This record gives sequence, structure tokens and C-alpha cells, in this order.
Amino acid sequence: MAGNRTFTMIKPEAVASGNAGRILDAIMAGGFKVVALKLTRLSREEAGAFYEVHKERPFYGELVDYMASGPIMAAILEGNDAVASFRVLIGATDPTQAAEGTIRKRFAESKAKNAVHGSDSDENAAIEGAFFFSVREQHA
Ligand code: IDP
Ligand code: MG
Repeated sequence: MAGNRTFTMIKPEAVASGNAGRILDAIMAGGFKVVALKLTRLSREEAGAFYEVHKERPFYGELVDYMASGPIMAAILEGNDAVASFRVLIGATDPTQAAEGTIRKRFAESKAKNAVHGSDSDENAAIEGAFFFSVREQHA
């Protein structure tokens, strides 16, 4: 059965450009409940570990530098079939390929600086959420 939680980050360029509030609004309007939320920042080491699966990709160094370049907003979201439905709401990785009205279409600068992260599986949603939030920071 598909899980009801996913994990997201509003990425550095979207926080820096003042779009975090608008993006959170779009997330909630899209049917998700925010059950954990914080403004925080990844070290280079943490960003490297978070994106470890991509370490053989040519853009890995750029991705790690970018994700550690400024504050991010981390959140755990609750919704029906959360992982898959959130990825629909955010749209394709490359905003030029993202559907009209999706968060990446509206707010992303580029394929690299694409405004938001969305977990790709229930297992990773749980790992990523636990990386940022203690149990007492997660609200039902
Ligand atoms: P996703 O975020 O849609 O799941 P992934 O393939 O998991 O996409 O890639 C992780 C992140 O790495 C993307 O969100 C984006 O920030 C960055 N990225 C992916 N592909 C490229 C690329 O071709 N050039 C630069 N950055 C990329
Ligand atoms: Mg991914």
C-alpha cells in the first residue's frame, strides 16, 4: 500500500528569492498537510550524503555546492499516496519539461535550481524525514 507521507525541501534559490511562502501555499492548496517544518541549512558533507545516490553523475559536485549554498526549508507532508502525488504536484525535474501549473514550472530557475525536492519512494521519504526531524518535531 502506498504511504501517506513524503519529504520535501524548498531549495536554496527558492528560499533566497522569497518564494518559500508561495511554495508552501501551493503545497497546502495541493492537498498536503504540513506535519513538520523548519528553516535550516545543509553543510557540504550533509548535502553530499543526502544526494549520495547521484555521486557518479556529472552534476554531483554542482548539486552538492548548490544545496549547501544557503538556507533551505525542510518539511514532512501528509497526503494520499504522498510520494507519487507530490511528484505530480511539483512536476518534472527540468522545469522546461514540467506541466503547466506545477510548482517547478512556476518557481524553478533551471534543471539544477529547480525549487523543490520530493522523495522518490516511501522508504526514502522516511529516511529523509528522519534525517531532519526528531519524533517530537513530527505532528500528526
Ligand atoms: P528529482 O529531484 O526530480 O527526483 P533527480 O534525478 O533525483 O531529480 O536529481 C536530483 C537533483 O539533481 C534534481 O532535483 C536537480 O536539482 C539536480 N539535477 C538533476 N539532473 C540534473 C542535470 O542534468 N544537471 C544539473 N542538475 C541536475
Ligand atoms: Mg530524485
